[in-house]
Amino acid sequence: MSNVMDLTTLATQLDQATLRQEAAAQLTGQVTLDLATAYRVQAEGIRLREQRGERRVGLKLGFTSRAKMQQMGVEHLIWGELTDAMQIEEGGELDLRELIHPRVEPEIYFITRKEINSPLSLAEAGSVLEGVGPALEIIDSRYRDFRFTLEDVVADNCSSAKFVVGALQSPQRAIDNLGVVMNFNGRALQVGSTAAILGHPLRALVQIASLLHQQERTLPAGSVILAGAATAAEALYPRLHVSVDISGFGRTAFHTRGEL
Ligand code: OOG
Ligand code: MG
Repeated sequence: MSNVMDLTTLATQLDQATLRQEAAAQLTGQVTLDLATAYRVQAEGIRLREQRGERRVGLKLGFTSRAKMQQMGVEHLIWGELTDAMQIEEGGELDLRELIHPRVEPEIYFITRKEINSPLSLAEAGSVLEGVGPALEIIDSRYRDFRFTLEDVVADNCSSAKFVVGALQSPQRAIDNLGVVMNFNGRALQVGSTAAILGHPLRALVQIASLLHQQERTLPAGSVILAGAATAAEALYPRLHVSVDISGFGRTAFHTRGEL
């Protein structure tokens, strides 16, 4: 399972699922897929998006909290790519007709100020940042019933679908233990703490720097990084106002339209 044609065939299945809003079968039910190959399928899927004119804008981490690992049954940190087409405007509208079975989760995001081209310690992590802020990630697994193995979810670009970010704050702000509340139409549905993200959200940056280094890659200044959800995800439905409130720090929101 290593020639380019096979990778393209697998990536195309997931890409078509995205474009047609139709869930697909797990790849691991069709071929033997190791983790390294799964990341190559992911890269091929991003190449297909770039061919359609999408531009890479950053990276996301997944399974950085116990709440998410437990919800999805995957106990391994994963990473995926973000493109410009995934970003929705703050306060904007998410059309559910573009998605399969979307869920939303509260996160912290970073914008980098410098290229990341070497490993970083926790103490160094803040120094590469332009800022930090609250975010909501909309995930939409391309697999039936939102079920997958580690290799499947990696090949599927870690369920990435859309994201919305709030106002950028100074990277000096303390973000290690802030209350996080995610609301649906004003009602708190998920409550947690930023400490749920690897004990400290800045550790997401440490992980990204280490993964980039292992892959001999760099990340340009001005990139977006999603640190991973602080709580479990919630299924979206029409006519919702979704917000995340991070105590004493900031908030962001969007609303949903359309039918599922
Ligand atoms: C995979 C993506 C996980 C997170 O923040 O932990 C993720 C999924 O749950 O479908 O984005
Ligand atoms: Mg996430």
